Amino acid sequence: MRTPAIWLAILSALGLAAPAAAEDGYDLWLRHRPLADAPALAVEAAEADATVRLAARELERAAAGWRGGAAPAVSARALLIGTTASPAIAALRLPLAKLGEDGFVIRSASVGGRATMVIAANRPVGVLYGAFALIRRVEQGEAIDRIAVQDRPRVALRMLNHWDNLDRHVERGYAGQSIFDWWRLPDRVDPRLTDYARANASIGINAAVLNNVNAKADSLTAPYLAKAAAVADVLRPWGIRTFLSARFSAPIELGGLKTADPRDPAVAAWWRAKADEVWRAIPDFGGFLVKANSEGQPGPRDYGASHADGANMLAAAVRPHGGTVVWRAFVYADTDPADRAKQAWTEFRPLDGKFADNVLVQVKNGPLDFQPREPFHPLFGAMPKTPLVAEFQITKEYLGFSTHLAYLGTMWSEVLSADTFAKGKGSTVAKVVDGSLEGHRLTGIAGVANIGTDRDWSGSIFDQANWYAFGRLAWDPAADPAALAREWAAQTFSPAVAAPVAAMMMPSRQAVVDYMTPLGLAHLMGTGHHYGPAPWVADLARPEWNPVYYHRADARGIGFDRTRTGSDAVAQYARPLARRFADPRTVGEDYLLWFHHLPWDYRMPEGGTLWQALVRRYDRGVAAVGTMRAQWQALRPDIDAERFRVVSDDLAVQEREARWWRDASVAYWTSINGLPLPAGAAAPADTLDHYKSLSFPYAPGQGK
Ligand code: BDP
Repeated sequence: MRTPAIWLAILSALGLAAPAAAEDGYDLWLRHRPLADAPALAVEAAEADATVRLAARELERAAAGWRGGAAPAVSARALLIGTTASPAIAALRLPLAKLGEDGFVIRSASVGGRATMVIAANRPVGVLYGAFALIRRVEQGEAIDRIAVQDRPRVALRMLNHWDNLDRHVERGYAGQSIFDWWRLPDRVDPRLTDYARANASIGINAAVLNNVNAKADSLTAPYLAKAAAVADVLRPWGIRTFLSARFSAPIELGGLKTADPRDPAVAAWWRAKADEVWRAIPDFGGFLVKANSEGQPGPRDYGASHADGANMLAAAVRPHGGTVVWRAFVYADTDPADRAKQAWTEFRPLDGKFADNVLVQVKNGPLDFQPREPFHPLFGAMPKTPLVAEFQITKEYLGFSTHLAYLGTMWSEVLSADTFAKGKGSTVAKVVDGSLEGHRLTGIAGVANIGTDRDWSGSIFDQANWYAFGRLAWDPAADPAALAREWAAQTFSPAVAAPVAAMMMPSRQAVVDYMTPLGLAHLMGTGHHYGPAPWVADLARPEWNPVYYHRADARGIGFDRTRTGSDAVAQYARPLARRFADPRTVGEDYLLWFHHLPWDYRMPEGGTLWQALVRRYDRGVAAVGTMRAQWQALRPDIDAERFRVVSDDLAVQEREARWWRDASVAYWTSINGLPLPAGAAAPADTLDHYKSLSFPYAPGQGK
């Protein structure tokens, strides 16, 4: 008989009994709680490979969890796992030919006359992915003997970018410190790194950049390479390759050269020798990620050379080792007066066809900077000869840090399913990124990680869903974000609450858009830390650092004219889209003020004026958070107390902050347009001066 909860609570309050399993979120979506019809498994690995052994252990661990600690059943189901390298798997002649390096097959087969489940793949990591796929399906309630899957990832490089500094500060991190303890590595290797690798493998992530794109050259010194090698040793059996961000001026800082000009033979020779050294330390090293000539970072433009010159010089250095260079297109010059949203396209499009074939160009989802909503980046579809990596931000720098509940699966899927019209209708961003549009073999998706030392890894339970959805969308960019939300919720809580939890998640990102930056507004956050509203900021040195640059509100109207009468950013999109975006009546409300400067009394299709619609969106956003709170409250009986409470607490903060965003924004707009509040709209709770006076010097995650 189970001890009544009340007794457990009393005993634990007295310090006499610890709860069996603390639901502090550490176990992520890999909780393996008891199942009603728990299948018992007799797992047999067909070969001795380390990764296949890990797959076997995962299956056994999950099955033990499903049994709730009960002894294994006598008649366990046979489960054979392995690659085609083993005679037992090869003999089955499974349809693996088209499943590539990472794909797998799960099905029932007759092995030696005995009915057996089989997980088979071409490579050990495929077996591991198959094991996690089987576990995922069982935990969603599928009967094990009905499971028959053939799957493979659509994208080759499924990669996390950690913006982690060597002192463990995480730039734009809201989940504690960096999990990479550079100081104590390589001697002390935190077992947590194994759990990190395991979680990544469970969702198909196969690459990790360990250090910040705002990189220090120190990461490339011998002691730090030894540290990175210790991390790589942990990641390797889980199928994860290690990458590092490289500082372009490292030949000067570490090599004592006078220049980092990519056309200088001594510079190229320095990088070749450095690459040799890196691969000696980490034989399966993946390559370098580079942020060059952006926000103060050094780069080839410092010497009048192009981004292609810089990337190709590095590409030559890593080529003998089969390495890759991932070169970021997040570039804007603080000396360029052009619309910031146009600059990357202007700089990179002419370079299409000029990059070496082991270079990938990494493009943020939108042309600005990870805003709650942006149109897709116009480079997607505009560089057919260059493989483009889509870069998403998992950590919520601009969407309420780790406090606000915002499920980003919908946002990324919105971008991935957007049609670029590059080769006619149906040329989606997903097809650009997965290489199918142009036949690229080298493909990638990158996510700026939201992982830190917090017990729950991501700073909140629901932010784990963004890590999860990122991995699953990188595996299959066409995946349905609603299905992923349910998948995550079933494993993270229980199948019984999957639907209602997903119902909370699905509208959550639109809610953030509505209460922060509705109708296509962007970049109105507090300076530096990006916490809270500050649309009034107008005194920063460069025009494009100021929110007023982005909203351009005055007594007559609001919005950024990016049509021909303005910056003409619309012209960077394919014809049919450019035409649609250029007309306020066809652009749609999501990007209305992104592309248009409109009078406050502009008539909206929904009826009423733009001003009324804007206030309505803010109110809708605040109300949506109220709804989420109510939905969560209704789930109280079905969620463990610990996670129920932290989520409830965060939702209360989110509602308060949503109201703050709404009130501060409305107060500011009225100070600009002099208009009365629309009928029925509540007056802001405080004065504009009050909102302006708030300051947050200690907001987390700031760049330094
Ligand atoms: C911005 C962040 C900054 C990053 C930069 C980048 O505010 O901390 O360094 O992006 O992506 O969103 O390089």
